[in-house]
Amino acid sequence: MTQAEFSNMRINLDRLLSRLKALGQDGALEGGGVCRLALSDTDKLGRDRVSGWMRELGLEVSIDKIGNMMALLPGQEDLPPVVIGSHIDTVATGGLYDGNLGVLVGLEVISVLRDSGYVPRRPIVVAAFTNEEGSRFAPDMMGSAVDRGSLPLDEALAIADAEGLVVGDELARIGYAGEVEPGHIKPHCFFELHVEQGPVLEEEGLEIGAVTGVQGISWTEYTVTGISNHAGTTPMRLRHDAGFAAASISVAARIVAGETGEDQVATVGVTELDPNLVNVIARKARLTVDLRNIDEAKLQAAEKSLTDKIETIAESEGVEITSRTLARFEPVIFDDSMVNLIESMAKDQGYSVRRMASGAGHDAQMFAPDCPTAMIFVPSVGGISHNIKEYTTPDQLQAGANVLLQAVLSKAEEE
Ligand code: HGY
Ligand code: MN
Ligand code: MN
Repeated sequence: MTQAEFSNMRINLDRLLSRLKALGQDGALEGGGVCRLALSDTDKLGRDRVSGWMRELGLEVSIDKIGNMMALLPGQEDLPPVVIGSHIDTVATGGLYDGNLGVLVGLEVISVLRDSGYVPRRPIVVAAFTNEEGSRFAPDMMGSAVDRGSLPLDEALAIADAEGLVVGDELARIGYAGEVEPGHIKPHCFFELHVEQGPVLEEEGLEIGAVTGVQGISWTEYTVTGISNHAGTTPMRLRHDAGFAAASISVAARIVAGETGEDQVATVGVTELDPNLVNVIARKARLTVDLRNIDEAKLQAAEKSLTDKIETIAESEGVEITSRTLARFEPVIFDDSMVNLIESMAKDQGYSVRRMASGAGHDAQMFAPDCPTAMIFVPSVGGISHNIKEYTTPDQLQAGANVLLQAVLSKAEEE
């Protein structure tokens, strides 16, 4: 294939849109959006559909012991593959694009190659990693972390959800407890196309983000134990109110984000009170705090500041507060040559592009220590994600997919 033929290859937008729409049926929510929590029945539906498309494309599909799905297109030479990966599990109020776009554009790259009849020098693998979201089973990026060896397989298989169901059993129940050892693929490089999930590209009117790295993530679950009592008869001076302590932790997290400043973020996404009744002082509370920063030292300082504040809360309210780490990933910087590649591939096709860090966690961050890794962002309308209103326009999807296609083709021809 001549260089000109190569550089003129483009994705088939209608085919991509129809796969996105079809996959959106698996776990579709009444009012729009998708709920496809990891290892749920709807995750199985999505897995069945995507692995079906992988087989229809004639790819060799392997399922590993943590349920990662890897589909291989053999190359002319048996060299380390170019891997295109992301995830198809979603949060409970997810959209059509978070994760799904990255896997389906990987299949679109394969479809374009099939249409052209061209076999690239290197093999290409399209991967859908288990439980990237971490909403049901923490930590997030579970499947890619096990694949890369940063999370032991047995530890991951034993992790339970809030109902006490464990990963290993749920994998078996949905029929995706594979036989293959995780980490069996040694990538030449790794690509992930993803919606930005933030406001930057839209605010600046840009089409492509060449992602420079991913911020550090710190997830902690706190359990507060107080004393249940009557809401009407208990004087304020005698209370040991787990609900008040939980709310104080939430305020403290917000204060820490403000004190740290710049891009520090803090989120209390889960708060559960027990017995959760209008006229009963809560005896227990369970809550989660998600802290993130692109700077590891600042993230650690934020964690320390919050811990200090929580000790003060426990003392002044006379409650016990214990903590459990759910996830902890240091910031990751992507290989500069790969970021340059994304930038140049975007410019070659006339797309506007800027370098930017990722606020969200991604499977790509698990690969960055192992091989040259790149992420491509496309805009999120209104900066919205993890929300059923998540949307990216067809033109924006097409731009990102074509940049990925050209970047993959160039790396797949490397010696
Ligand atoms: O939490 C995250 O950033 C990702 O969506 N799992
Ligand atoms: Mn994602
Ligand atoms: Mn997500």
